[in-house]
Amino acid sequence: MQNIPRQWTENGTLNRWIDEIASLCRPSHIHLCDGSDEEYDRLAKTLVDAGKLTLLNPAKRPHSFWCHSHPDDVARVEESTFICSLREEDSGPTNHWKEPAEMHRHLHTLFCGCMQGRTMYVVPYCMGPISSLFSVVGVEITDSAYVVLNMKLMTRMGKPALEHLEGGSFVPGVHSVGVPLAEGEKDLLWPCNPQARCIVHFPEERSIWSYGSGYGGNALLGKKCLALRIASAIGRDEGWLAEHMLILGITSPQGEKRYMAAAFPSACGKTNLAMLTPSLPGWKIECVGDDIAWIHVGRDGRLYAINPEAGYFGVAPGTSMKTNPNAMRTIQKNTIFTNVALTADHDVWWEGINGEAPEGLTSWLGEKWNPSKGAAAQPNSRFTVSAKQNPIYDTEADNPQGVPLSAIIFGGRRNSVIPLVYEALSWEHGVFMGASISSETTAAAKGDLGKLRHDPFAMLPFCGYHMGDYFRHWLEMGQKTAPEKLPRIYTVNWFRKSSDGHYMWPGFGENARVLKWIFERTAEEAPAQKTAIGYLPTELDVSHLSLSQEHMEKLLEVDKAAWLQETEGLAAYFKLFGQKMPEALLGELKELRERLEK
Ligand code: GTP
Ligand code: SPV
Ligand code: MN
Repeated sequence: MQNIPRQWTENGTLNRWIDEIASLCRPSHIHLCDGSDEEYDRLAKTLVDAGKLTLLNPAKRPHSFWCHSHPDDVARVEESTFICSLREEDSGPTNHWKEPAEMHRHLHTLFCGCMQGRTMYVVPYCMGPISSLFSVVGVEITDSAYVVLNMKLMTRMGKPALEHLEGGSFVPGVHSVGVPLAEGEKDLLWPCNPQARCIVHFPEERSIWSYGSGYGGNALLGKKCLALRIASAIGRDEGWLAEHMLILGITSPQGEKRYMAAAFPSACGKTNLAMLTPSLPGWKIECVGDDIAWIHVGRDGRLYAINPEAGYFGVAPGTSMKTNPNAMRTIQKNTIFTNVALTADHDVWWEGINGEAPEGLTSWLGEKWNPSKGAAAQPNSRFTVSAKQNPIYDTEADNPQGVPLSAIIFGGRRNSVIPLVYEALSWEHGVFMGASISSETTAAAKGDLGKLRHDPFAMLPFCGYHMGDYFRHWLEMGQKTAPEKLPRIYTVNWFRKSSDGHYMWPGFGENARVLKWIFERTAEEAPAQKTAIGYLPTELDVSHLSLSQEHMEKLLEVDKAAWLQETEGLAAYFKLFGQKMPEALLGELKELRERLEK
């Protein structure tokens, strides 16, 4: 490589970095992505010709593709995800840490020559609306054309991002599938390197390195790596929040509109709530984002949220015209499907899409499927699609200032204890509620399924620094403005089960009934009773649902014994954060206990 950096872009730092990574990874070609439709089509065709993507039936699913991955590369890998802060204590007890210099040596060895035989794509992207002061530019270098296609759908990618960047700073991210090709060697269908896989963040450097996986959360570096792990550390330093939250606009039959953000752990219902079709006549939902929110204090003292993403990487199984018609319409065309099943006429299928599996399915493993083979679609199979295709895309979604939040909602998958909905007594109590979230594990991450674990703020796998400091940061955000300007805070639980194992709440479009209560509470219009855990509805609109009074009481029940046990678990969990656990939250826990014992 020459000493004078090539003039790839107008940004000297970026030019030098591109050359530096190229000389480390030694690709056979370098391609700077412009983000154009022509580029997308050209790359997609290359993958189709190589047998890695299948073009779907244009009559059924225009301009869409199907692919399936290595069976061991289907989800995030929390065991192999690292936060390498300079000091170990800054990464905290819930993250994996390695000394940064040692990790850099390890990465150097891994990445040395790792792109041999492949093209190195340089992908500039902007997280947040182009022209927003809150946006952050990232540049991902990757040897995966699949990643480039997904980044084009998920982010503002290519030329516009470079124009926004100009001479400014960017978050560098290097990604490799981790399988160099010897000369003339045929590529694997889905190259990945599960043994050497690692997803590494350097929060002080604001840089990302990802090796050995092609799966979304590990490889599309704008999403969880930049927009949550790195951005949360930036937000701590600059006084804002990077959260695992959907953002929706809700309009009442009277035409009044408010915005809400909601944090649920992975595969616990964000995309579904963000795109909800209300069962209640006259109510309207519009979607700003389905996974990530960056929240700032606005000039008027209210909290404003932007969605840094520009597309959806959504869970396919369970998505249907019944559960999420807006998602079904969004993915009608121009969509990439990963690890779903393929029908005989080249359309897509998954469990829960509608009825029985059709004849002649190809499973996500690429094999002829029959029911003895288990699920035809991988439980964490996903669609990637531009948000612009969403029929309920909110007009304010591209507002560079963001949207003002009236409510923040937390939730998880809890088959017992947690009622359908309740409201926090104060901001501090709401922060305590966020810190208290537990949820059953899902297929979105490698590991056990259905195991209850603490997942504070739905950020356990995504917080780029010490979770105790994160709690404190949330408390401090509440002090940046007057209490009445702050959004009210709620917890919801769609997943409570009856003793016979059935979900007690119909969920999906019916969740509008809960949003209605929250909407009216934020205007002091809905009745509530103060209980030990917070405000609970005295009347919830369950018109035409045919749920008995007794059933509703059970859904909203606060079982004191179970709650006392819950507080025991929390007390033990909070000990994990040692000195960094804010006194205010320990105080909230103590007061909750006292209220329960009264
Ligand atoms: P990530 O993309 O992993 O962050 O997930 P997410 O939080 O966006 O979850 P998503 O909306 O994709 O839902 C995950 C699974 O939960 C799907 O299989 C849904 O069908 C199911 N689900 C979503 N909302 C509800 C609900 O209200 N009730 C029930 N019973 N299931 C739901
Ligand atoms: C999640 O797991 O929370 C997701 C999917 O949204 S991934 O991009 O894999 O993180
Ligand atoms: Mn998510």
